[in-house]
Amino acid sequence: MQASPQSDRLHITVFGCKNSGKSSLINALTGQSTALVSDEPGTTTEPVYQPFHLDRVGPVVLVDTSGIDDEGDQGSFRVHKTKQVLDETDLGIVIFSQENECFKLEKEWYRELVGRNIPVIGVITKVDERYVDIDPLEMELNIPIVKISAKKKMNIGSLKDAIRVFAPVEFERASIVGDLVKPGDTVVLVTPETIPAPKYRLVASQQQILRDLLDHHAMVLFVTDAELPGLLAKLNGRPDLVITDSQVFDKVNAVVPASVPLTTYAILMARFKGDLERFIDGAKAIETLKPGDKVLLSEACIQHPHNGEIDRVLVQQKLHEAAGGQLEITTNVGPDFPDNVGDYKLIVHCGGCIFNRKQLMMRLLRSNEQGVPITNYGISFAYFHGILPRVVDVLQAEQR
Ligand SMILES: Nc1nc2c(ncn2[C@@H]2O[C@H](COP(=O)(O)OP(=O)(O)OP(=O)(O)O)[C@@H](O)[C@H]2O)c(=O)[nH]1
Ligand SMILES: [Mg+2]
Repeated sequence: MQASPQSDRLHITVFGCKNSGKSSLINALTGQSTALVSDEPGTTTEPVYQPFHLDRVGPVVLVDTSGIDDEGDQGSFRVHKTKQVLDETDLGIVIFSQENECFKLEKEWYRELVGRNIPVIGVITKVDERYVDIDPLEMELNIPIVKISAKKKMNIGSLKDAIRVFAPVEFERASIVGDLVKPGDTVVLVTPETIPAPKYRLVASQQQILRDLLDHHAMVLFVTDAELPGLLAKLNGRPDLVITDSQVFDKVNAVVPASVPLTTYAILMARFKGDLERFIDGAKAIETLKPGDKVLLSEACIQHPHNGEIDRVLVQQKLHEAAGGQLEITTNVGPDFPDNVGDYKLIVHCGGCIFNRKQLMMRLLRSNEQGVPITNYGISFAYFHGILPRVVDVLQAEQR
């Protein structure tokens, strides 16, 4: 099976009260019994991600969650974890048990999903042991309701059909570089001499871009910045595209002829996952910063696998320099993102390689609603080096 990185898969999350049959529903969809099921309420205690290939939809991740009615200190922590999953959900399945207290919560979560423009499918499960008329609920909520029995495998096909129909269309996005290369194009990839990844590995974005280039039948040459001049001298003709790590941009920029399109991994990933135009606009806000202004650095990884620390320190230093004095910089790490970002003059986000597009877009949405410019590390580095116009030119040329 072709493995898609988890972050690129459509995220389908199942929400519902304890014991409502969430884990059983996931097992019924996958035809496996990987999700833990028991008649003890509170079996699933944290989000569980199950990659799966759904026919005619493609690679998805089914996300199992703990009960939305969980209580106590532990319980409210678990509900908080489930709330975080909302940020990465592309399609929500809400189980309507319609039982007393639960029904209120089920409707609350349904409303939260709708409010975030996330398509929702309502499910009534355990219909092998009870009869439920779905018409009133469908009328009240105005969403598709599917009746299933996970235990007896009833109507699972209808649930899959509903997922196919309601899966967000924008999810079928273009590839990372497919619009930039033609079959047979020569593409040079450049990485710093000290490769910022564990031995025998590549950085996630480099690996994804390399694979995408091969899928589009480009001819790829991969070198460190030290070998680049030698490679260019050997090449019979000019490359059609050069993609480099932002950290060695200056060196690369100096040896790649101006007529050759040149861009960075970070810029390509920002275009793929986020909103390049907004990130570029955000970078322009750097020049308006004044000493004492509040800036939020937001990072996805709690533990930096590679060179994240270096990126953070560098970006802070450059921001202070740009402002001409000390800024008040706060760093926010992990899946939590502040609700209120209105006090910040600028948000600088990491590349977000472990986030899916939805998670990153939610942050863009929040900063946009509160009128705060947002950019990312890769794009601000390009800005600091004064090379932003060159590295985005190739992408904007494609759009013209
Ligand atoms: N009769 C019947 N029982 C079901 C069905 N689906 C789940 N159950 C039972 O309901 C109980 C809870 O199922 P789970 O799938 O563990 O429910 P859950 O929502 O994941 O529960 P927590 O993880 O504890 O929140 C188990 O005893 C299941 O066997 C169904 O379609 N029909
Ligand atoms: Mg469960």
